Amino acid sequence: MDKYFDLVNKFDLKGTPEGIAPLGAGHINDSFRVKTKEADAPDYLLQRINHAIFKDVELLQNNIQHVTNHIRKKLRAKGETDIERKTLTIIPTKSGKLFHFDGENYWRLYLFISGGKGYDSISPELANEAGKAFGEFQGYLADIPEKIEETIPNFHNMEFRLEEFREALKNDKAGRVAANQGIIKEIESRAEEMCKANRLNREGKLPKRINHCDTKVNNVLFGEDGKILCVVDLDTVMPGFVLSDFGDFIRTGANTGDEDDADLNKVGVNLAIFEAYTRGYLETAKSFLLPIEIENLPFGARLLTYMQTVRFFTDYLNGDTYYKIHSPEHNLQRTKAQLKLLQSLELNEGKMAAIVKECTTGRK
Ligand code: GN1
Ligand code: MG
Repeated sequence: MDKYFDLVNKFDLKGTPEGIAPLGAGHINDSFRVKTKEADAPDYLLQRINHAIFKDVELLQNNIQHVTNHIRKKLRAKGETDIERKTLTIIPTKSGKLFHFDGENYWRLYLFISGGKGYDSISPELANEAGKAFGEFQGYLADIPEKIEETIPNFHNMEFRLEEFREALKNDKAGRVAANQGIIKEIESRAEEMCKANRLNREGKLPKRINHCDTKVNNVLFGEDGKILCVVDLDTVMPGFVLSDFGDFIRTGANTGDEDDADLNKVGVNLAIFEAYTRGYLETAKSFLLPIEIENLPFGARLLTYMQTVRFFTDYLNGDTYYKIHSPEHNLQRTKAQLKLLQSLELNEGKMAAIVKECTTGRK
């Protein structure tokens, strides 16, 4: 652990670090909670940034700094108190940089948000709060003056994800193509429809806005009272379609099974969660959304589920180089579970459209 103490001491923190312990189970970065000795010194969150994925760490940290500074301004303007718990705060290094490079890895330090609770399981109440949180988040960032860049180029670009998929098919690096023709057909048969958002954008009908791009329920911290504290995990904040943020929440939150459920019978859309999230989201976002964005929200749920199917499967075909896997066929299991969710969303498209309409107009 000495290594971690040395690292933490590169940053301009208050107090004396006395304990460092791993935290959470993200697929991408590694996180540690740093406890300080003094009662009046805050705790910190140390993260090793996965720079195989976030290749431009400087750009990444600048984005997060712009985003959190802007949100902080909005919170102050609203007269909010306790602002350190309502948005992330980057702690710079002693030399004033937003990250530390140790010759091999990139590290950053945040203030630890005390008393914040993350949930891995969901209820309609939490979904409703999360919907409000992500809608509000998009609203705060609607007028950010700095240019927010793509921290992962083409991250939620469906056309690009399909190109990667077709490249993986061609290369067949892990020799897995022949055995998975059924999945390949499922993907190809939907490919054209799933590029609809790209087309609408080229036609000038669907705008890009600043999105969170990882809208899982566990990326919202809740206070003791069950109300939102703040939105965390800001690595992927970048311009995109609001369908991304809406869709990814439904994909991750409104699934009756797990993202990688081995039992496909458990996987399907949970309409109560869909409704609660939609209601919360539209409450805070309706004022700035265009009709075409609202209309396409159910499509967004399908789009992000399809995109994740393609991404997991592409990684499987490439021999599992992107997502951490916990068993040899994990990415295939994930692919099948996402495909099952997609089929359930397709079956429920009409019901979802009715819910969106009711939440927008108050009429059935
Ligand atoms: C990754 O790290 P985590 O679990 O929040 C991924 C998301 C995927 C998700 C699938 C940078 O997110 O895009 O939807 O796994 N993040 C990145 O579980 O690729
Ligand atoms: Mg994440």
